[in-house]
Amino acid sequence: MFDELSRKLDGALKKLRQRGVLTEPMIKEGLREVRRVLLEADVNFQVTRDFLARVQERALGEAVLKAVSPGQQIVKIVHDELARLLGEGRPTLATAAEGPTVILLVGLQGSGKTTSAAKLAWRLGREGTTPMLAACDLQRPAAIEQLRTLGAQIGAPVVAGEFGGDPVAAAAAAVEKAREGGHSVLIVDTAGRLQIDDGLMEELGEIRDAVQPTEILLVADAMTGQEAVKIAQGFDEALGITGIVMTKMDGDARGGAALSIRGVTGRPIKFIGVGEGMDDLDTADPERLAGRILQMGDVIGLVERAQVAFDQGEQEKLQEQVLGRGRFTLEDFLVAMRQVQKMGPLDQLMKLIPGAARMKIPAGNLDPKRFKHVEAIILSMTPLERRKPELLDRSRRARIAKGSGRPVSEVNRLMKQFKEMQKFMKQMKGMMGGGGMPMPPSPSH
Ligand SMILES: Nc1nc2c(ncn2[C@@H]2O[C@H](COP(=O)(O)OP(=O)(O)O)[C@@H](O)[C@H]2O)c(=O)[nH]1
Ligand SMILES: [Mg+2]
Repeated sequence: MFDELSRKLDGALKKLRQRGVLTEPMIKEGLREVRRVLLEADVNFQVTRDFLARVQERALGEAVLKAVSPGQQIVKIVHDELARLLGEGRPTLATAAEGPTVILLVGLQGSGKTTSAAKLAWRLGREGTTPMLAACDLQRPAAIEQLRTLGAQIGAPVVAGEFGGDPVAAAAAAVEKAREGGHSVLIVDTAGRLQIDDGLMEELGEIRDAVQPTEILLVADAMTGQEAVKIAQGFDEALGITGIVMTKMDGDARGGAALSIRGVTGRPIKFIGVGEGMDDLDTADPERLAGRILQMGDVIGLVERAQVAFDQGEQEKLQEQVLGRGRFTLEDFLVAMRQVQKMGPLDQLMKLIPGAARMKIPAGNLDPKRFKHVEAIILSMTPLERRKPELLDRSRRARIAKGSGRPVSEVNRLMKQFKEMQKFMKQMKGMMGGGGMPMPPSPSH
């Protein structure tokens, strides 16, 4: 799913991600690449244009987070906007206030209605409801048989009309059966045609009026690309759909349909079909889908955590102090260390922070326990000692070791490391001319 789109977007964003500094022309150039990729993936032109306008506005307007590179921040913006294209929040199914919740499935022939009806019953069944299935595609005996077989497979009762009978009457009868049987959900499978025609819409309109559905879900085949978007528009105009089940997302669909359909119709994708099996129906969670498209979960997670954890004010104050004073003290070290810890698993973070890779820190050194030890050692120092570590002679170190419950050797090692860190900070200062967040050293043992 989304494989090609994913790969190409990654390529388009790579350049942006790798740069330390981004200028407006660079951002625009990078986004032009993104535009080409989206259009190639068959995303609707208008949807692409609006999407990029939003990304660009945010990319140029947002305060730059100092904990991450600007390119990483743009990746996050692209991710957020992709999620927004797909919908707002996790989609849910409406439930009827009274009587059975009726879910009407409509769509063209072969789009996956019958399969999706059974998958949906299977999913809702596992969530604790007792769905009933209604076979209202009475044009082909095989269609009724198909639903019966699937129903038996998942243990859901199936009511069916007579082959060649009236689907509207069959649907209305099914609602009665569901009510009598105490089924809280009724899923109605309908007939499709090879293309949209008035006869089909009329029949579906009558079924809709007879069953008063809580949800009308269009089942659309993702493999048909932009055609799926047109189909959705057609069904929406005729019937007023409430959402979309996008099937065959496991195929090599270019993904454009999934990304365009909500932008064009305003209707959310509620489920996606990812195979022929009964378990192959996923909730179309926009965040997760965007994550699958932009397979950069690590970058996105980092930016999120940086946004949450980094107190911009505190960070700036720290930086000013360090750089203004031209000195990096153990107090600064402690503040920086705590901020970084708030961001989450350190080994992950270190990999992502520009420049941190150069520090070549063994993974074991990023154990949170060790940070706690370092913290304990620093907290056992007097404020004066923290500001003037050169005061720490042998007897003071012994006192600190006792106070923190750590061996003297650990105190010594920390001090050695801290000296290295001070050196590193001096280099950083020269390199960055005052920008950038100082990274604390790893508290290696
Ligand atoms: N790979 C894949 N095949 C699917 C999916 N959904 C449906 N199918 C297959 O598509 C074909 C048509 O499905 P069906 O439910 O009979 O479509 P209907 O005519 O709309 O009822 C069947 O062979 C299904 O197994 C899906 O999400 N992925
Ligand atoms: Mg069918």
